Amino acid sequence: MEGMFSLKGKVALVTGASYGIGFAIAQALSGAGAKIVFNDLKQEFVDKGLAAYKDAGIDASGYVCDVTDESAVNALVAQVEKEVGVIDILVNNAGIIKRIPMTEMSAADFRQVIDVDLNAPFIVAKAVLPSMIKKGGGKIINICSMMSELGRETVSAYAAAKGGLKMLTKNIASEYGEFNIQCNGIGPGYIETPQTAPLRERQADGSRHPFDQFIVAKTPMARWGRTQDLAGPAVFLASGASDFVNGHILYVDGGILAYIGKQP
Ligand code: NAP
Ligand code: GCO
Repeated sequence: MEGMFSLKGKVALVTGASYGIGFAIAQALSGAGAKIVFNDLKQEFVDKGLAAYKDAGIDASGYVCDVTDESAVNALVAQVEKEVGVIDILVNNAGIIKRIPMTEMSAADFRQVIDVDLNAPFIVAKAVLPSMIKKGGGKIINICSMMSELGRETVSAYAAAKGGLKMLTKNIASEYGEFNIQCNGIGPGYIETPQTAPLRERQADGSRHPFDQFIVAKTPMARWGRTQDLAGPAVFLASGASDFVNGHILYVDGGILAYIGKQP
């Protein structure tokens, strides 16, 4: 059984993985034997990421690349194939969120979120698919969200993008399954990362943020997720253990999507 989860000899590209969920997923894939490649927007973050991987005992390769820039992504994939090897596992992790009421959100802000959270996963998947087909298979994991299934105030662009990413995941699975490429999603619940830090900030009187209290009440496991909670699911979907799992969104949410909420 252990061999089923081994990633030895595999090259994994995790986008936007200098820190946060991407870093934790990359760490897990490395622990299962994969060679880690990651990118970030700025050399400063790539360098910080390389140092963090080194501290974790991981000899990662890091590149500066804006995932919304198709020519930069194509150049990144070509450079990785030359310097590291063909990408066997892609984790489309890079993402942004803008929390603005829809009536106050500019079309430019809406477009930017769609660009990073939906167009970019398309661009990066499109760039790695030809070599995966040539190699006889591969794994694509798109990082979806609770907002792939649910809406809430101020996150219209993000929910539209993550809902679209769920369907892009199913479509890649449908179109490329015959080439032994499995495309699945991971839908994290509310996870403690820089992206959700504003939702967990202590109030001026030292009390917990109302949203923090709300999420803990909405989660059957009564806690925020930790990035390490995504490690096992990521290794599962990146490994031979999931070779017949295709087009599935694996929600790692402590049960939020199953729960109507505690009676007040
Ligand atoms: P995060 O802490 O904000 O990190 C996002 C990463 O993506 C950063 O390294 C960022 O780089 C990078 N990035 C953003 N735009 C990019 C671009 N155009 N090109 C390349 N890299 C880019 O986010 P996170 O919480 O770890 O979330 C990671 C993923 O999980 C996102 O897709 C997010 O939507 C999703 N997610 C998060 C949660 C949660 O509760 N945290 C739950 C469900 C899903 P810079 O540092 O240079 O900006
Ligand atoms: C928000 C949060 C969420 C999380 C995550 C939940 O403002 O509601 O940022 O969207 O990031 O996507 O799964």
